[in-house]
Amino acid sequence: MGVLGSDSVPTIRLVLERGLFVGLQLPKGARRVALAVMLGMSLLVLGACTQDDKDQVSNFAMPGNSPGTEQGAYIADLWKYAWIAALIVGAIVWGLIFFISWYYRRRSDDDIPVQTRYNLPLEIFYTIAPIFMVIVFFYWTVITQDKILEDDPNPDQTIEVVGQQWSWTFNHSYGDGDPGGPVVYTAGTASQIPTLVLPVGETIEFKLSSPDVIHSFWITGFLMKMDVIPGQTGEDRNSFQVNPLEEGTFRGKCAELCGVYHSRMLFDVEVVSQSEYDQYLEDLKAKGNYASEPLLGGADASTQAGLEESNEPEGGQE
Ligand SMILES: [Cu+2]
Repeated sequence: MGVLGSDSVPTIRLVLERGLFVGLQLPKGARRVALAVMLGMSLLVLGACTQDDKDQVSNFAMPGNSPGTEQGAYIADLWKYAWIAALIVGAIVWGLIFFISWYYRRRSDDDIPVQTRYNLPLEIFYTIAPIFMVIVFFYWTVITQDKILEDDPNPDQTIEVVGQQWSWTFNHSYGDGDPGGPVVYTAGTASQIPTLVLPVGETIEFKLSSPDVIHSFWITGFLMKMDVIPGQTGEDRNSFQVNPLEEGTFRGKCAELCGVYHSRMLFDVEVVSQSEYDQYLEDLKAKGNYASEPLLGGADASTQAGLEESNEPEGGQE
């Protein structure tokens, strides 16, 4: 006998009476009040949305000011299309679950639907399909990674970034721009957040150094972070390049739990025009924040101007 046998008419009647129309039964007045409350709350929640929140929604929950750089745009695309692919797969799976559980539902008390087990084609399918999906994600991740780590051998600006417990020092190459040559610098302290100023449109290379423990250099809106590892020197250091797309303000932080005041390792990022950037470097020079080679912290920290304050003993002052 099929699913709908000769006794299907009473079965359907039973289903109608018992299950199909069992829902939330509220008196009409209460339903209206509930609806009004829900509408009001939705309006309140939506009304509280700032422009930044809305940008975050259109960026699939990435920061509103992202991607910020040419490289970040590749990451934003990977993120976006991964979500779209996941949602399509999700919609198919949810659709099948609901359809199958409704279409093959139990139709009478003394009859159960056909039970499917040990179905080899099905099992092969649901083993291979996820592997295939992981391969596709992996492929696009590698492609994106290669693009964002592409290295221009002659970047326009080199900035030696030092993550030290618990702030940042930014050394901007100055003059002829030779790596390891003269720099102007700005250094944050445990009580003062530094600002990293970047020129728009240029290729900027960040070279990362740490005198103490592993930190992670993260400008949130650029969608890119990289570990700052102690002991690395010269060209063997972790480094990456960015091309900021437009002027604006970004936030930066340490993304590696690095000690008691890890949470203080914040910095601001200002992307400015080329002329403003040049002026900024001159201002640093005029302030005396000039050194013949990059300040890389560590043993040098207590002897180099601008770094003493960040060389507080463990625990610092609170
Ligand atoms: Cu840190």
